[in-house]
Amino acid sequence: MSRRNLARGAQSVPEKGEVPLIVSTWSFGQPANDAALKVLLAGGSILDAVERGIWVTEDDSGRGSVGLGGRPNAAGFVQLDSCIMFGPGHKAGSVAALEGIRHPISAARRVMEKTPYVMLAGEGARLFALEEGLESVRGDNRKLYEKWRKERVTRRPRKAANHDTIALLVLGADGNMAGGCSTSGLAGKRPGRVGDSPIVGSGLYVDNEVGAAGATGTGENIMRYCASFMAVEYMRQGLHPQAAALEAVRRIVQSEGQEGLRVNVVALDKYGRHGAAGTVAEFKYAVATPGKSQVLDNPGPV
Ligand code: SD4
Repeated sequence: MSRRNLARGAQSVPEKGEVPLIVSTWSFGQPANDAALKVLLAGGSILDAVERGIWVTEDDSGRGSVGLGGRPNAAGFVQLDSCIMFGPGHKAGSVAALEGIRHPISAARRVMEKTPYVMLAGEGARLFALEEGLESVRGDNRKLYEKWRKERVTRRPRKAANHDTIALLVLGADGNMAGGCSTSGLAGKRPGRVGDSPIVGSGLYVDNEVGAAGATGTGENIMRYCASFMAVEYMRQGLHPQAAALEAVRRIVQSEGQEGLRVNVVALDKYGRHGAAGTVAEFKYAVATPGKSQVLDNPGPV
């Protein structure tokens, strides 16, 4: 998109779409969206919606890359990354390389709400989560670990199987926004490796005045560009979320090259418009309003 088009987009004020509205990454975002919507329709807050929605994915061991059912690191342990943002007051909380806690999104929320910090990592994060009474579960997943090791020796693991992250964005009926992100990150990662998902502005960004964005893919390619922040800033300049997501991914492609690049972004603005873009053709995103819950295709691989 040219600079002229960027400027032109900034002039019109779009009509508001249906709210509440929830947008999340991948088709497995749909049951998470539905759970989040249920919370909102029952009078729950947008933060409750983010948290409970993401619980669904964190509990679904079939996902393979979110929650304790996720793929273990090179030492055989699942290390989880998560963050949450609340538009009003521009608040954020996050946890990284967290082991043995069933719901990292809840730990991130507690960091935001109960500490003066934004981010806790590793054993400190785990101890904090335990202090907060969050449920702990054994963090190793021997079965998946052995399977992954075998796959690594015998053949290249399916690319898509290596990654999956839920980033879930909520626009409440009152116009406020919140978002969350949760992942076990790269399969077989070095212990202590932290991806984009718990990094504010990389895996997730929410600006209550503008919109929200979330990312999934190879964290190293996402975090060096602050992909979610970039998408929100494009929306601030007047771009539709679809164009904003596309521009953010394009910028990364321009400098990283297309070959093997896995970067996907979802975006939602305060008017209730949404969009997504990604380098992965099979990338999908899920959208839910009281009237409709659907899974949409990557509108056009970059
Ligand atoms: C990471 N971005 O840890 C995460 C993984 C991911 O789809 O999103 N996979 O790099």
